[in-house]
Formats: sequence, C-alpha cells, structure tokens
Amino acid sequence: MPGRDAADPGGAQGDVTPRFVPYAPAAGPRVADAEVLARAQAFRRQLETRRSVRHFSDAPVARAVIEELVRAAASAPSGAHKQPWTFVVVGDPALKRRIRAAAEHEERLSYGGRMSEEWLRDLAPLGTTWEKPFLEVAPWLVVLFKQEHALHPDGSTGKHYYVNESVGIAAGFFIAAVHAAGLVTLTHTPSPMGFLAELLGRPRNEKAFLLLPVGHPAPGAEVPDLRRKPLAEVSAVHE
Ligand code: IYR
Repeated sequence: MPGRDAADPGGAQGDVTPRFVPYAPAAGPRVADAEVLARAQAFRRQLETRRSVRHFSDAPVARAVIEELVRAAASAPSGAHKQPWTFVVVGDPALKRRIRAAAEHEERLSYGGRMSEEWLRDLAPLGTTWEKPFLEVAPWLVVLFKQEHALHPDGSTGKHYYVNESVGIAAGFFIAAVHAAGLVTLTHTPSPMGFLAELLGRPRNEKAFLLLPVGHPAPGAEVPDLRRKPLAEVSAVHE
C-alpha cells in the first residue's frame, strides 16, 4: 500500500486509501453574510409552518414523489457512512388495512393501560386515541427500519455505528422533504412495533423505527394549538 509501512499506526484503516473529490459548492463564490442570514431565515420560516398532521386526504400521490422524498432522506449523514436504513413504502390498500389493524390492536392495549397516567395526561393536548384511520386513508405509509447491523447477500454480517442517531437524522430529512413538497406526515410509533417487520417480511437485522404516513392534508384538517419553546429556552450560547 503506497505510503504505508510497518510503523504506520493506521491499523485496519490502512487497508483503504481515502479518496477525496471537490466539495461542489466550494467551487462557487462564497455566500455573502447577508445572503447567509436571508437563506437561514427563509428556511427556518418554511420549517416553522410544518406540523404533524393526523387528518389525511385519500387523494393519490405519485410514487415518483415518494421516491424523491426517500432519496432526500437517504442523503442524510450516517455513522461511518453505513446508511443503516431501509424505507419500506406501502401503497397496497390490503396491506395498509392489515398494518392499521395490527397497530390499533397494540394502541388499544397501550391507551387502555400500558401507558402511565402521566403519559396519558401529557398526550391529552394532542387529542390522540388508539384509533388510527390515517393508516388506511393516507395514500402511502413509509415504514422506516433501522439496520442494527449489515446483513450481506452471503449471510455474513458487518457493524453499523450510531444507528439511532443516523436513522433519526434521516427521518428528520424525510419529514422536511415531505413538508417542502407541500404534503404532510407524522411520526407514528405504534408500540411495540414488531408486527411491522413481520407483516413486511423484513430481514432479521432490521427493526421498525418509525411509521410515516404521507399524503395531502384532509380539507379543513386541524392540528392541536401548540406553542414552540422560544430560542432562549432551547439554547445556550458561549460566544
Ligand atoms: N404511539 C401512540 C401514543 C403517542 C405517544 C407519543 I410520546 C406521542 O407524541 C403521540 C402519541 C400514538 O401514536 O397514538
């Protein structure tokens, strides 16, 4: 290996020579300070209009749109660039019906006693119940699975790193992409979620992470009247 010898402490890393390519935006002019602020503000304002919506229209959304949203999500950074996620996209009405039935079975048990009194009190302002009609009404359900480790075609396995962080970031990208496209979603976490891997025939290295229905909002859809914490409450600065 060029540039490596027995004294190199690189260890296993020494097996691969890193290859770098230009960061494309660095080839253009530096963005002026005022423009940086304007862009940050515009993006922030757009994100602030996002809400978790639970009332969906059954109006169709093209599969090509969902594929773009998944591509956007899959551009997220991940531990050692292992991209430890699988986005399973479900539009089949029969499968959506089965997912709804299984999710509502779990949710009925959760709302009926598995969740603590404090938890139920905390959820009260959201107006959620065990009933999840959106799982059938939304044209698409995107089930995001985390890959706890790699599972190669020959059956061998490999390590994945910071899986929850990586998949959480990808979920954030997905949610932002849905919003930017003018559609709505919510992060649904029927608990326990084991039924999803089973119904969707996922390999043993995958565990359901989030279920994200995607579609247009129902006409007149409402959301809870919530306030976001002000900047001073969510941040601390050491300048
Ligand atoms: N999984 C349930 C309960 C639920 C829990 C939390 I934390 C929420 O922020 C919202 C709902 C459900 O989806 O209804």
